[in-house]
Amino acid sequence: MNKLLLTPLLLALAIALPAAAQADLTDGEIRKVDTDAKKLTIKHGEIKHLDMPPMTMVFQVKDASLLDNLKPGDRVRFAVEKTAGGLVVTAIQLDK
Ligand SMILES: [Cu+2]
Repeated sequence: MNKLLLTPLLLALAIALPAAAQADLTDGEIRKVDTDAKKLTIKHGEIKHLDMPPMTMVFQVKDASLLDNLKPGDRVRFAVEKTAGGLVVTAIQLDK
């Protein structure tokens, strides 16, 4: 398939995705992992959907299992949602 055909196809695909599925992943670097409190300190890049500039801050995590295999210094990409209880990391992956 040539590029001329592929571009409109990708565009159509992006438009078709529901807004929730696009919940942007944010780049970050792990600073501290607190398994007992289910908290993560992340030096994060801009979080567009939360209108937040880059900073280092503490996040709650949705599930303690999200902390498995994470250590300070790891580069990650993560999803964060605003809840009544504050900001919660709902998904996280190592950025290779
Ligand atoms: Cu922040």
